[in-house]
Amino acid sequence: MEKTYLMVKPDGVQRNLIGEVVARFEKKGFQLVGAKLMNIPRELAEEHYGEHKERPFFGELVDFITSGPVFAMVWQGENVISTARQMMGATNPKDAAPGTIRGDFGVTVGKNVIHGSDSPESAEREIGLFFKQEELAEYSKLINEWVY
Ligand code: DAT
Ligand code: MG
Repeated sequence: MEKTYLMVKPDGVQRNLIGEVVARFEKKGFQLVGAKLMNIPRELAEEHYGEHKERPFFGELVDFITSGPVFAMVWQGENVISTARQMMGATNPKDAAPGTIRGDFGVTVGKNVIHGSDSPESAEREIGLFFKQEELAEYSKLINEWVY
């Protein structure tokens, strides 16, 4: 089953949005297989956002993501990578549709509440950066019979 890496960013943690975000993915029908509250070491943040290292906002982005704890998660489900991106909304909350996480809770692009992997390759890479294999719980849920 497909897996993705999702993370409530430091603004979302400070604004008490962990439960709200988790609830949305649970209610959708996706399955949580790993989660932890953590401070991201600067080196890990730079690696995670490596694709943006030449962008003018890179320093600010790394400062922000290391400014407080994040809630790191792995979620599983059919098409979870692209569906989670849709549930997150556009990168800039000013363009994110109401009903999406960024549309409902964000205002500026710098503090947009949530990160989500954007492709199967990035999901695999990011899950590997943040979680050890033994931190992921492989389990079946009876409710999946009513989702699939
Ligand atoms: P996403 O988080 O939707 O995958 P991204 O990978 O393009 O977006 O950028 C990573 C993060 O960097 C994004 O969530 C917020 C920040 N960011 C993106 N574009 C920015 C910009 N023009 N100015 C400041 N921060 C930006
Ligand atoms: Mg991205």
